[in-house]
Amino acid sequence: MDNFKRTLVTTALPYANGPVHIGHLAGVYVPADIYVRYLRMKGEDVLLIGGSDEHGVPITLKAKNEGVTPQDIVDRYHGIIKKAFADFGMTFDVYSRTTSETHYETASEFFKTLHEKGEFVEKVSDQYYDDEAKQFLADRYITGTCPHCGNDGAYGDQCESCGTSLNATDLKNPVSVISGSVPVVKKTKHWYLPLDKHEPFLKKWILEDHKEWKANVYGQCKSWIDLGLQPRAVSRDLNWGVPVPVEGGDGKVLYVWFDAPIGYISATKELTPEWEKYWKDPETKMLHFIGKDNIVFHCIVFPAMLKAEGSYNLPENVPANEFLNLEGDKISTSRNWAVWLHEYLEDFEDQQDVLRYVLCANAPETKDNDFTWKDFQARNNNELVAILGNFVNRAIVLTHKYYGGKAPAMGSVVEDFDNETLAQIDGIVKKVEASLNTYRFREAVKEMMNLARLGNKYLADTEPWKLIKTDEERVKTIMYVSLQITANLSVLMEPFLPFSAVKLQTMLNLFGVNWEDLGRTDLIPEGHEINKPELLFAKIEDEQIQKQLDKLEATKTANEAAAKTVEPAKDNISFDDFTKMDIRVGTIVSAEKVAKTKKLLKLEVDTGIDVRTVVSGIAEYYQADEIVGKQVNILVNLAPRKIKGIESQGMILMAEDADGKFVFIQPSVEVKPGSGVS
Ligand code: B3M
Ligand code: ZN
Repeated sequence: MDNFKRTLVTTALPYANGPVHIGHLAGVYVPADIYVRYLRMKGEDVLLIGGSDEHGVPITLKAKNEGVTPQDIVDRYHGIIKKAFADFGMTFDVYSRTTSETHYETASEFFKTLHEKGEFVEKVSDQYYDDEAKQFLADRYITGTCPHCGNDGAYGDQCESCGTSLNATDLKNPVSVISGSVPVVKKTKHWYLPLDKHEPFLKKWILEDHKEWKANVYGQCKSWIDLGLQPRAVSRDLNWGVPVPVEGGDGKVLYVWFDAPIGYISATKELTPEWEKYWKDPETKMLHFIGKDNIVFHCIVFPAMLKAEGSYNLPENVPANEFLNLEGDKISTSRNWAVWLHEYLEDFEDQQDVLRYVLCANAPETKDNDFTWKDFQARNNNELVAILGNFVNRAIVLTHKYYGGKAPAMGSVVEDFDNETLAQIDGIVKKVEASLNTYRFREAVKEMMNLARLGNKYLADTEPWKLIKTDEERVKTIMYVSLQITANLSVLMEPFLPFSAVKLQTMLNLFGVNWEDLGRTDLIPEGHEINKPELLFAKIEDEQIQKQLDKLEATKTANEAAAKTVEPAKDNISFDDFTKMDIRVGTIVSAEKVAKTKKLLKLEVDTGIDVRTVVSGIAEYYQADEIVGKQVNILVNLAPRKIKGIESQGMILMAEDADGKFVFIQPSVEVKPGSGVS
């Protein structure tokens, strides 16, 4: 390890406004857990810090929509998230939450320190205010049109369409999310962190001293710095959050992005009285594992806060990932377009490692990536089952078959190929280490699998099942070599596939092997008894995948239906108004397209009173020849009007279906033309 004595790994605190999904795992938690397990296996001093982010407008908005308190929301989701992480084997040393008492104290103290040191700028500015709800409209309480890309669902803090970070007052046509009214402007005082003041420091610290950061991280920082850093408000006019602890702070709370990263500190405090060693001793290496939307906060804002405070370390690296999409579409909590971790486990019981593997092998490390169920199935069946599982199974089964489960000694017949194969183990271990040390997890997991590939190929090339009849001494050597590869694999795979590693170690009856033992070719000595084989991975069938695809298809359909908003009721009318409308059932007797139009059909309708002409805009939905003979509802006393030169004497009543298509409203049984509708 470099010049550091210990490592502090933090993972982005997920908002407790919904459960966690594969995007969270792939972007942050799988790589962080792999890294920390690796360091622990090497015997290093390391902490993995996590927790739920329980403040911010997404949470208060959800509470309002459900008619419950924000505390109810965060209690519910903190529990669900914490359990999902535990179920997937995330080895947090502490998983805390930002509504904890320690966090309130820690965040308040931090703010007070900066305030006393004169590190804030106080400013009165114009902010949007909802006069009906009597509330300032921070961040996601306001929507409008993005000034950059024209998206009309942009939020007061960010446009999700083009990714730009916004101030609410930048939005065009702003609307309050609470009441739907147009907000007014009102003056209010806030505390700002003058990032402009820290710009020269940040510029040197990132752009010169940390050129080794991942290109996506470095690039984002550079473009922020090149644009010129601006002071950022770190307080809000809201009633959910850590109260602003200084004079004039009544009714105001800390901005969620001010308190949330301090949550890492609070969680460490809750874990150990020695927390300062991890945060302030320069011999501690601090790493933030995050997703790309959090880069600016972890590379610029939080470091500026820590620097301004003065006694803390800054991160040594911020290995941020890009986004994972799902079947070609952006993962979205509100559209339910996700694979939720708790739901995955209902359908793939005990198959956590499969998902961990696929998400790591296909991690969005350098660019956005797509998760597809077909790829998931292929990686399980063709890699985990066919390579790793198959090799291990053959090695253990044959040891039982030939030697009753007692490991043989290296035989007296040894070929170069056997020694060369054994010698390759150490090289693979070194490559896994080099990849992990530089946060290249895709590469690391691929190298780990190369050890299984090595074993698989070795057995296929040497074919001990054939040789056993003619050359028992050589078969001893082959099985000895195979068992050493299996033993190394059971340890090397542990950071990536922790559940299966334990299973394999149990089968091999091999415990207490450390990372530094990797590469050894005597891990399973002569006479060592191994247990009966069990399958490590099971084939995933097409039906299981189809079930998942059907589920997503159903989500898509439901979203499309929900996207059609229902209009509010019109103003009341009197009974007299209603009886003025003369609606009858009529039968269509003929229909033809109106020339030179796309949408119009000319219908002759038997209304019982007469046969009359009606021009109707339904040609997109019905073919002329398929509707003759159909019964429809028709308003017969609508004043006639000319459409494309044809006098239309009435209106056919239609309803809109889920796809936005208009359909006839028909009587449930055939009735006499002219029957009144009332
Ligand atoms: N809760 C945002 C997110 O989940 C935020 C991360 C906080 S890390 C201190 O994307
Ligand atoms: Zn935009």
